[in-house]
Amino acid sequence: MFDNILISFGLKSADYKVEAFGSGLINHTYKLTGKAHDYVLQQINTNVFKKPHNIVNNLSLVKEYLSETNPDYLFVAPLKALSNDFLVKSATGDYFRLFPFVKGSHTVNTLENEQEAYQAAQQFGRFTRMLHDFDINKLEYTLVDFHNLKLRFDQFKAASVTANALRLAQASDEIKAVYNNLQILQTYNELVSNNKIPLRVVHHDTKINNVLFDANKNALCLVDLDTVMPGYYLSDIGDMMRTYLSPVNEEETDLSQIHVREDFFRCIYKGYMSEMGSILTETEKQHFIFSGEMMIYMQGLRFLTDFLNNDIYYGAKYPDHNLVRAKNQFKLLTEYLNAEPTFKTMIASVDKEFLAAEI
Ligand code: GN1
Ligand code: MG
Repeated sequence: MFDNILISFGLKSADYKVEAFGSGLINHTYKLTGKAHDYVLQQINTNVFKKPHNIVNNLSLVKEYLSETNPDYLFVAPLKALSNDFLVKSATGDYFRLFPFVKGSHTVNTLENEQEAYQAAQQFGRFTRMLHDFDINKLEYTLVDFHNLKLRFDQFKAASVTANALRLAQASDEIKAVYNNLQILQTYNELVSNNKIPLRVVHHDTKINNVLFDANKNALCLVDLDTVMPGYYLSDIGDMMRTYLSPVNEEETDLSQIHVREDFFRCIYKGYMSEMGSILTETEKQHFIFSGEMMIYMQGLRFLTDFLNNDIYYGAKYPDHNLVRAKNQFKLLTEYLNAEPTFKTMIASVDKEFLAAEI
């Protein structure tokens, strides 16, 4: 099916079994299983990533930097095609790139134990720490304003003006939830409009299936690096809160199953801080818990906006899919807000452990 694309990468399609791979919503991903080597082939969704060259340029710069500063770090960068470019354009105008498949690796879709949370958080923290001295101005924005909460709110407002009456009525509870939680937007605006927190190199999509694990459940490395670009650390921490704490994910339709596993919070904090504890500013640290509010609220807004826009961004596998996803996220937000006093106590106790270890 991808004969010409594979030829462009110097591979013969007859030598590989091609299967759809992963559960990403945006790009199409395939695994190529061969006799000697396996690969991951990915078609970039250019409706979303309008300048795919920005992605490969960023990854090349990061790879070069890391291979000089941390040669042992496993960074899964795209492979060059025969043309010497990292991207291949198909006859239909689609862009493809190829990655080596990391031997012995697997992904998980929901976290089963706290150790996975710790390890994943440590990996994302390590990545940002290793790039602490990298000049972020060299990086392009692969998605401009990707995690700009103010913009996401404005997009929601615009969608609620143009949405059809039926969808607006169906979404009335979620629309209320947006307005009932405006304090989150306010805090975000205060933080970013006064430059109270610094831009860092962050991943921007810290779902657990973007971490590769080995057979012993040790985290090996990070994947899905398209949104590696300057951003706030809140994005990475917050998306971990959004996707690691609940035993069920954003696709769950039975909302009673959504709850917060508080001990997983402790592991995220411990894992991330083990790498970034000495780098984060006081203001960043003070907003560790806020990050979860921000990202859960943002994802609720994004799903709701897409529902109001007739599912043009995420698509829908059943009629109210994005509305259900939005309901799911707002339920998670409520659970998260309720758990915050416990999170505060946990942070204090982990900080004590860190202090004791230093002495
Ligand atoms: C999209 O494609 P995927 O699953 O890696 C989205 C993320 C959302 C996520 C929700 C570029 O990520 O921001 O959090 O869906 N990526 C983009 O599942 O919009
Ligand atoms: Mg992604």
